Amino acid sequence: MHYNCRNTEYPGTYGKVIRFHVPNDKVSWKEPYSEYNPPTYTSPALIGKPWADPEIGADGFHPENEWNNNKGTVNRTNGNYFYEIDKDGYPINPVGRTGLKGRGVLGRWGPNQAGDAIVTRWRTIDGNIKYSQKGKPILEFLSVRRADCGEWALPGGFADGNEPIENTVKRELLEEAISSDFSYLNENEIEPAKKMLDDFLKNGDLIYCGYVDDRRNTDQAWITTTALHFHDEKNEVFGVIKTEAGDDAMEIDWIEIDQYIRLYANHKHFIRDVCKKLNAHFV
Ligand code: RP5
Repeated sequence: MHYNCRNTEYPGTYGKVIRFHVPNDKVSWKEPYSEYNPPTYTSPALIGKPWADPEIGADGFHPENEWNNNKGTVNRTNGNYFYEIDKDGYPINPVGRTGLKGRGVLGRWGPNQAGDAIVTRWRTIDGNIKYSQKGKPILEFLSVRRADCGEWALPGGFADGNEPIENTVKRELLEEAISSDFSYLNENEIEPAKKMLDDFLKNGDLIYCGYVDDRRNTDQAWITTTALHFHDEKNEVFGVIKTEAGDDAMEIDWIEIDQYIRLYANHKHFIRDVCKKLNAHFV
């Protein structure tokens, strides 16, 4: 089920693009919805951009053999989840109706690959790990406040071309949440600190790979993310490395995790899975 990409105006269109109403019981394509007549919107900003697809049917654009695979120049997989193509050659949102056709502001038809970084450490009080009433240790995670909507989110962003998604995750985390100016360290501390950060970001654990309930999704284009987890068990990395909001993050913070956190898209689900993995407090 998706919620964020239904029954709202399309982001950034100042009320000019309103989605067709889709009640919960009509999200599934299997449910007949004869009245369904969504408008079409593709942002003019996409036209001619090298990172965006041309229109379906345009000369020289033949994605027919690329859907659901990563064999061409663009990764068109949706995690491990298959999506269908309609009779006119358009990919079909695998979760269901969104009330809008076209690509919106998304560059690719079908899946648009993104990566997210989940960086955690234990919440402490006076140097001791904080525990919940049920006796579970409490985590905190590095969160960014998005400049476009003001919501708190995981640091993340779109893949540049067909770059390996581990690189996307690392690049976005560094751009949005970590200071690139190491002058707060002594000269002889800088290289070891950079190496430590680099090593830390080498081995992210895969938490999720698939569809994101993002407010920019449409019936024909959506965001697919790979969320990787990095845990700083003894605060050895972030005890040294300074965090700092950058790029399209307005603010950053270490947010204490519990079931009430409110996050962009369905990022909260990834956080819940990290808590399960580390047997940490969530509910
Ligand atoms: C979300 O949008 C993804 O999970 C990722 O966090 C983000 C990518 O979009 P930008 O942050 O680059 O706008 O769906």
